[in-house]
Amino acid sequence: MIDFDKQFTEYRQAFEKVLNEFCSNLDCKPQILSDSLKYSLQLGGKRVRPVLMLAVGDLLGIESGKLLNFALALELIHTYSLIHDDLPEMDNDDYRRGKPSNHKVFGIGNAILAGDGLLNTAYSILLGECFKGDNYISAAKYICDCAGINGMISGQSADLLHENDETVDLDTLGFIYENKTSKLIMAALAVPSILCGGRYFSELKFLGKELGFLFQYTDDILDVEGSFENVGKSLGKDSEEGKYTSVRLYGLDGSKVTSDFICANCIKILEGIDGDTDFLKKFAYYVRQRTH
Ligand code: GRG
Repeated sequence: MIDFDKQFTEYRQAFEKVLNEFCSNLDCKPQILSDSLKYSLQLGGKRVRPVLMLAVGDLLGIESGKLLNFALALELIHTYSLIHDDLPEMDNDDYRRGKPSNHKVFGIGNAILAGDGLLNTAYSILLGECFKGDNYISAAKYICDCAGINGMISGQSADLLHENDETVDLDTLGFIYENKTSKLIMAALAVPSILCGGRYFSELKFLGKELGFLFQYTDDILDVEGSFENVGKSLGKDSEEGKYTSVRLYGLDGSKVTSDFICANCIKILEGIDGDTDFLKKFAYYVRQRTH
């Protein structure tokens, strides 16, 4: 039986080593650019996507050395999306992970540039991986597609479009959550599969979709009953702004029951995969029960 916390910490530390090295080598001119990139990269994220990638690597027998640059690129993309999401013209959040958002510290212009810089650097890292072979090219392209105009960007675009829309239905909400939240998690799970020729690709993609929904549903629940100390960002904003969320659709209890159902679905998908899926099963329960 795996010790979930210990294993999570091991994966996270393996990733943090690469991230810290990346941060120490940042030497941009003007220095404020390096400072704002480092600020958001080292603000204390959970590193969920890198951890998932390394866990699936273990499951499929792909060594971490082959994955860490992909994990780094994905975390840079995730960090850029949070910086831009916090901007006043997007989700307008002054806090992230309990600290002032990037634009509150460095100003809006610098925050836009920090996001742009992280995205560009992620693509440079991914292009560097492409010299290693065809599977690496496919894996890099998969990340780009998940982050792009038929992935996370389209989810964010639909989110903006329907911000004050009373008529949003379940399909639209599903579209927003699948693209805005699930796509980067799908990328994390799919990369190790692509590197070994597509083993369990459909199952892992489906698992990523479901885990993304679980993340998003628990985020909606925490917006109602979480605490700033735990969650580290402004809460109650969804209802204040009349935002259409899973809680608005199903009610708080209904949203919890649906989260349980999604969690059970994650376990079912994992039961169809050979090998030691204990960590990934526990990961699904961790997301369901998360308080931050
Ligand atoms: C601005 C292009 C653009 C996209 C924004 C921010 C975003 C896309 C999506 C996240 C939507 C969201 C609030 C999802 C809820 C759960 C979730 C995945 C939160 C953020 O990710 P974590 O929990 O963050 O991995 P940390 O801080 O741990 O890195």
